[in-house]
Amino acid sequence: PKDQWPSVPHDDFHLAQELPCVDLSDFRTGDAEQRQKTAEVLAKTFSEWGFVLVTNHGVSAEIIKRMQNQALKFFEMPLEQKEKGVVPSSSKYEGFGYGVESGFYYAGKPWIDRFQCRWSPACEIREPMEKVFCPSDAEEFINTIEVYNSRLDKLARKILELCAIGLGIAEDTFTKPFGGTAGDCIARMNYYPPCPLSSLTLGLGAHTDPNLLTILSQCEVGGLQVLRNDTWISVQPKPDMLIVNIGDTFEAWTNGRFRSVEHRAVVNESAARLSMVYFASPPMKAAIEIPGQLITANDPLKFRPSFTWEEYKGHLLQRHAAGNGVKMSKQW
Ligand code: AKG
Repeated sequence: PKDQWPSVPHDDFHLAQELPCVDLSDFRTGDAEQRQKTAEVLAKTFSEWGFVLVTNHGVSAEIIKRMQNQALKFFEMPLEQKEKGVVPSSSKYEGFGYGVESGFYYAGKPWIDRFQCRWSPACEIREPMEKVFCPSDAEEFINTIEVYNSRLDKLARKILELCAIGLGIAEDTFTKPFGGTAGDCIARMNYYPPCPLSSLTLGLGAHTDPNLLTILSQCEVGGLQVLRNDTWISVQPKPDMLIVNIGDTFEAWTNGRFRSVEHRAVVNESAARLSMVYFASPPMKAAIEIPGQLITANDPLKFRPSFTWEEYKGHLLQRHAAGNGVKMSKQW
C-alpha cells in the first residue's frame, strides 16, 4: 500500500570519493615510533573526517565471513520466523526489528531489517533465538556473535589507545573508564533487502552515532554514505577493511577535537545489503571527563566538563521521544 512506502526522495547517491585509510599493522607489531605516527595520522583523520577505513586491523577475514553467514541465515528466513526473535519491549535494545518504527533516524519508513543485542554475554537473546533456530543453530549464532564482537572489542580498545596517543594525552584516557568491563557495547546487524523504489527511500536516514566509537563492516554491496562538506560520499566496499567512526560521546570527550559526522545508508534495486556494526560505549555510570589538555585558550570548553553515558543516553531518549531525532545537542 502507498502509505507503506518510505518518503525520503533522493537522487544523490552516486557520488564516489575515497575515505582516508590507516594501516594499523605498525600498532600491532609494537614499534613505538611507527605507533606514534599511526596514532597521529588517526587522530588527524578523526578531526578532519570523523570516519576512517582501517586495514591490517587484526580481525580475521574468516570470523567476519562467519558472522556474515550467520546474519544472512537469520535475515533470509521468512518474516514470521524472524519475528520470533523479537525480545519483549522491556529491553528495547535486543532482538529483531529494533528501531525500524516509522520516522526512525529521519528516514520516513526505512527499508531495513535489524537485529541487535548486547553481546557480553549475549544471554538475553538466547531464549528468542531458540524459537527462531533449532537449539544447535541458536548456539552457533550466539557463539559467533560473542567471538566476532570480542575481536571488535579488542580492536576498539586499541583504537581508543591510539586516539589518546595521537592527541598527546595519557594512553589509557579513553579505556580506563571501562575498568576491565565490556562497557555498554551493542552489536547490530542491518539487512537492507533490494528495493524496487530505491530513490524514494533510505535504508537508514542521516544521523550521527550517540556512542563512543563505531566499527562497521559492510558486505560487497555498498550503501553507506558519509556527509562531507554538504556532499554525500559513498563508501566503497573494501573486503579487507573496516570502517571506524567517532560517536557523539567521543566528540564531547575530546572537547570537539574529533568529529561525530552524519551518515546514512541507501538501498538499491537489485541486491540485498548487509552491514554489521559494533557500537562501543563506556559503562553507564563511568565518569567521562574532558581532559584538561584539550581545553585551551584557542579551544575553550564546548561541552559539559563531566558526564556519564547514562546521562547522555537519557537526554537522547528524551529528545527522541519529543520528536527531535537522535542528533547530539551541541550544548551537551
Ligand atoms: C547504523 O546502524 O547506525 C548505521 O549507520 C549503519 C549504516 C550502514 O548500514 O552502512
